[in-house]
Amino acid sequence: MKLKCLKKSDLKLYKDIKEEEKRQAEGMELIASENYASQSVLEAMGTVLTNKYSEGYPGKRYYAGNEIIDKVENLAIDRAKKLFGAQHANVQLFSGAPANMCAYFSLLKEGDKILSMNLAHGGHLSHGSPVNFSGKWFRFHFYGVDKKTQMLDYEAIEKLAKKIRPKMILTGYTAYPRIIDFKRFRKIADRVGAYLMVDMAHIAGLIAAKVHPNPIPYADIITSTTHKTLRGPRGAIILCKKKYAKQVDKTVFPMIQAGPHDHITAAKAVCFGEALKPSFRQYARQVVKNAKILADELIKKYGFDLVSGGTDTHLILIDLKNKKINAKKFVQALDMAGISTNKNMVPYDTGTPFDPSGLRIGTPAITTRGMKEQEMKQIASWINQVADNIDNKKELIKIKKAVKTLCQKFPVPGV
Ligand code: DSN
Repeated sequence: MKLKCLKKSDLKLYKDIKEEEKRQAEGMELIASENYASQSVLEAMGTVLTNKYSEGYPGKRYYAGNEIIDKVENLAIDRAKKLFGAQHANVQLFSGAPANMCAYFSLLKEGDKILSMNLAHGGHLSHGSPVNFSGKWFRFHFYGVDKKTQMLDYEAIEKLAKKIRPKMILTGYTAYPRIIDFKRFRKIADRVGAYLMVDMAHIAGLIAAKVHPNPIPYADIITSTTHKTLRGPRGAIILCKKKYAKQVDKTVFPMIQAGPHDHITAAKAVCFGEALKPSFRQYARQVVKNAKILADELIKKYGFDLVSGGTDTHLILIDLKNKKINAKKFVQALDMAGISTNKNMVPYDTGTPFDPSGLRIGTPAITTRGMKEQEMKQIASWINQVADNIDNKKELIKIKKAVKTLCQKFPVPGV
C-alpha cells in the first residue's frame, strides 16, 4: 500500500509496516489460520467508518448520524445470511474468543456444563482452557480423538455426553484436519438435551464454498472469525436460529461489547461479497487440493507422520515424534528458511503447549497467492530439507533465498 501521508507524519511506523509488507511478500506463509485479505477488504478497513460510534443495531442506535452505518451493517448481515444460509447473523463481534464468550452467555448461565474437545486434540483456548475465561466461568468436560485413528469417535462422544449431561456440546476446532459430521453431533446433542454450538472459524471459507458440510441445519449457534479461510478482515460473526436472535444480539450488545467497529463491518461485507462469487469456490477447492498434495508428499516421499494419516481440509498436523525432531527448534529453523509455521500439541501428546510434539501447517495463504501442485511439491521438499538441516545455518539461508525467489512470482494482495 502507498501510505503517503503516514510516510510524512510517522516515518518510523511507516518503515515498520513496509518491513512487514516485505516479510509477507518474501516469506512462505504456512500458518493454517492466516491468510491475505484482498485489496478491497484492506481499503474498506482504512476508511472514515472508523470515526463513528454506533452502539445498538440498524434502526435502533444510541447515537445520531448512523443512517449510512445502518446500510453498511445491513449489507454485511444480508450477505452473511445468504453466504451460509443462516436465519440470523450478528456481524459486530470483534474476534473469535469474544464471539465464543457471547455464544456461551447467549444460551447458558455461569457454571453450566459444556462438553468440548480437549485442547491437545485440536480444541481452542476459549473452548474451556482453565487459564481462559471459558474454563473459569463454565464447567467444561472434554472429549478427544480416538487413540488409533486420531479421528473423532462419535460413539465415544455420545457415551461421554450421556454420562456428563452437558447443557451444550461444542464442535469446530483449530487443529483437526478431518471433516466434522455435524448431523451426528446434532443427534448426540438431542439425545442428552444439549445445545449444539459450532466454532467454524478455521473452516468457514470451506463451508461458504461448499467444500466442507455446512453446520447451519444442525447447530443452535455458530461462531466464526472472518480472517482465516474466509479471507476477510480480522473480526468475527455469530450465526443462529431465529429463535435465539434476540438473546444473541442482547449478549453481544450491551452485555459484552459496546461500540461496533464499523470500518471492520464494512470490510466483512466486502469479504462476504467476495465469498459469494464463483471464484471463491474455486479458491477453496484449491486450498483443499493443495493441502492433500502437500500431505501426500510429506508422508510418501519424506516419511512424515501426519495426525489421522492425512487431511480433508486446509490443515495438516505433523507428529514429529517418529523423526525425533523438537517442534520448537523445527519452527525456528523453518522460520530462518523463510517458512512460517507453528508448533502444536498432537493428540495424546506427552509434551506441553509450549514444548509440544507437533507442527501445524495450512494452505489458505499460499493458495491465495496462486500456488498449486508444483509449488506444494517444492514446499514439501523444503520442509524435509529444513528437518535434515535444523542446525545448519548456511543451508537454511540457502533455502530462504530459494523460498524468496519462488514467493516473488506470487504477489501478495495489497503489497
Ligand atoms: N489463533 C488461531 C489459530 O491459530 O488457530 C485460533 O484462534
